[in-house]
Amino acid sequence: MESISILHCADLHLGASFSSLPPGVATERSNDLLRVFTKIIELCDSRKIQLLLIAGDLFDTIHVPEALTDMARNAFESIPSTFVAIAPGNHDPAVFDSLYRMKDKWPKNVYVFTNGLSYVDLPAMKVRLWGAGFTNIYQDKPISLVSKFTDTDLLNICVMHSELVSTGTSSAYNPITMAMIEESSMDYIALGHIHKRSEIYQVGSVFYAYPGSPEGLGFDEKGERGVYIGEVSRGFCDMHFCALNKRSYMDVHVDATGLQREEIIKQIRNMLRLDKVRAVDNLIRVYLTGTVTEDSYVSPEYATSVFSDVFYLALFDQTELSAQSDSSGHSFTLRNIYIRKMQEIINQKPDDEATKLALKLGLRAFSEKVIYKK
Ligand SMILES: [Mn+2]
Repeated sequence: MESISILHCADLHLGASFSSLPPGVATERSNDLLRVFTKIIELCDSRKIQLLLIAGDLFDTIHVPEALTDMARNAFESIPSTFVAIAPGNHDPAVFDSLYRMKDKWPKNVYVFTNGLSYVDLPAMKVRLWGAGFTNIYQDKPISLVSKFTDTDLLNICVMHSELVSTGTSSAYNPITMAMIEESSMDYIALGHIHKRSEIYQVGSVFYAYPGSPEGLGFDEKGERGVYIGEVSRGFCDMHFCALNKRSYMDVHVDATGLQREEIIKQIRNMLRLDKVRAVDNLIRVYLTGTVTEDSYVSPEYATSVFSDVFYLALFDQTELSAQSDSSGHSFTLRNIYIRKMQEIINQKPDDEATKLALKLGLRAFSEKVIYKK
């Protein structure tokens, strides 16, 4: 049996708004999603991919702006020798007025699965292409992949948005079990929904995988991200991970105890350099811990200005402040009285984080303008 070339992707979430990020950063992230989509289309073209499998959540929402669907349509039209199969997911289900149901919307090399399990034959590739689509945001009934129409003379490929669960476990997102996969008689099952990439697994004679989201959507989606690309035949699967993400999410932890301000900054810089990709392109959260003096204190605003070359850096200050009294000899300065009063309260309630924060912010207010955002 001849092999076919496949690019398997999922969970692009085109149109996602990244509302937890500052507006300019969020817009750029939305554009990154478009860029990763374009890279996928270019790969299909340059690698002469026969089958592009999109396993759900291509779009972030059910109803997306027309400009975005037009962009996707034109992109698919630009790769006429690639057959594109879309299985709508829980974010972009094929509801009654879904763009996926608009017959004239999509070029003829695109097929959308808008029902339970069904198939379309691709005789030139000797493929029977199976798939199922979400028609609602929830889909708790498992879809059996066992069918009397499975044709063993053809390569049986399946694309579906589905949550892999252990037997006996339920899920609102089209649950599938290893047993169901093994019984399916498919040659390859292209899954979507889990944003963390899986390896290419084999159970019985069936290969299956989750490629994960090709561009992370938040700090819970760290590391390299991309798609699976390669060749599949009967009992043979040579699919490789191909990283495509423009930016990564990183968490950096620095203990600032005993360090001067410049040393803290230097330490953060060093930790950014450990990343393989250009860290300045990344989205970084810095967690600062330990005990600092006022002189060495790094405020979130200061960090943002020092690391203005980084695409997005947010500092989370979790340090304890060791407050130093004025050494002017005048113990009755307003500042010294403030420190003494605050420390009395802290000593009474050592676990009260709000008071510690008040001391930190209050002391800064003696020397600079403090903007506090909770
Ligand atoms: Mn998703």
